[in-house]
Amino acid sequence: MNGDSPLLLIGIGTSGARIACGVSRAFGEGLRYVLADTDATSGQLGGPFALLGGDRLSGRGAGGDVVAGRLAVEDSVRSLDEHLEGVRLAVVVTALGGGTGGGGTLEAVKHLADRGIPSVVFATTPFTFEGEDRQRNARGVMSMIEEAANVTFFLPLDKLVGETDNMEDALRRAVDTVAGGVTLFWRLVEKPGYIRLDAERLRHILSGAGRGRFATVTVQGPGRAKEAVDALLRSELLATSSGPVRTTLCGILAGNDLLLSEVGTIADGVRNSFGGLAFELATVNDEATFSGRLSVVIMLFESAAKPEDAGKPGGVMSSRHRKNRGVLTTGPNGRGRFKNAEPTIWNGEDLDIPTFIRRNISLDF
Ligand SMILES: Nc1nc2c(ncn2[C@@H]2O[C@H](COP(=O)(O)OP(=O)(O)OP(=O)(O)O)[C@@H](O)[C@H]2O)c(=O)[nH]1
Ligand SMILES: [Mg+2]
Repeated sequence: MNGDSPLLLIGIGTSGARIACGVSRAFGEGLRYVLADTDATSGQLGGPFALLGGDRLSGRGAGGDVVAGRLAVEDSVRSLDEHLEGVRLAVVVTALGGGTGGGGTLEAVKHLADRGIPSVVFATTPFTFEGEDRQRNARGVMSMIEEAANVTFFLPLDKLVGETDNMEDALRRAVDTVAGGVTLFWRLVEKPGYIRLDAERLRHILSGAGRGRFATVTVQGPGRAKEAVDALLRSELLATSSGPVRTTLCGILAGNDLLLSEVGTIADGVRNSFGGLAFELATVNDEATFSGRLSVVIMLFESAAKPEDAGKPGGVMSSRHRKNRGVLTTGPNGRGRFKNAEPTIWNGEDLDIPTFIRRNISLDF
């Protein structure tokens, strides 16, 4: 493991920890990561582990209770601190639907912001077949996580898998997709490429980018560059948009056989298909991993970057700025003058969360 890396992967909750382990396996040596869960059994997955929840949960997990997960992580979030030395950008992976991933991710991300560490969150949302309770759990926290984090990618599990997939395939695909995105972040920062994004530039772009869309594709054989663009165009994960794309990040990861003409085909194809006022291209050359294959990772952001937010304690985009994107968000009762206040819990509901969010009423502007 690379303890000096400025980039830290944090897997929160039981599934988040499993995803982080999958990422660690995909990368091999060099990944700096920590698994953080209220369930002590996640410590057996291997790798650095931070037990959250302290006395409140005693290592038993949050039992699907978002409020319990949130309070428990809020109490114990400092146990992450020993893993944060020198971290410049945190990539958080989690699965919404349970108590720790759902409630605890918000508190962890707020803590990172308070420490001046921008965060990029990859959060899966539950399969429809998991039922309304888990869907509601997830919906209740999405806007708050989005508000607290610098960049958020929500990955609906339903969209990550085809209808014919069995459960095992579905979960493996979810893990692979998240691993692909983190691969791009990691290699952009740590691996040499023909066209490189500087680590600080990456941090600034991501610091204020807001909600993003994210997809990966891997292709091989003749015509692979065009095939990659066509596959991205078909991607359901890139399909839903709430406004014009402001920034596009396009990463091409390949071996020594990557042709300049292929870079051109992919860059032009992505730019023409998805737009973006700002277009960032990065290519990573890794013969050992990608020989004969080519992977493309796309990130689309609809809000303007606010580089001045990067690294400031609490330096996340305000509700006022986020309204520009047509989405009303609310401070996760951890901002402003209520910053250090205990959440107001009544009958298991967090009353600091506005009623329309607790009742899942959507407002259209
Ligand atoms: N990617 C992935 N997602 C999973 C897996 N198992 C469950 N999920 C999803 O993860 C969501 C959260 O479940 P858990 O990870 O068990 O919950 P948790 O965050 O540990 O919360 P508590 O157990 O309540 O403390 C579920 O609703 C599923 O959508 C898995 O193996 N991989
Ligand atoms: Mg759990």
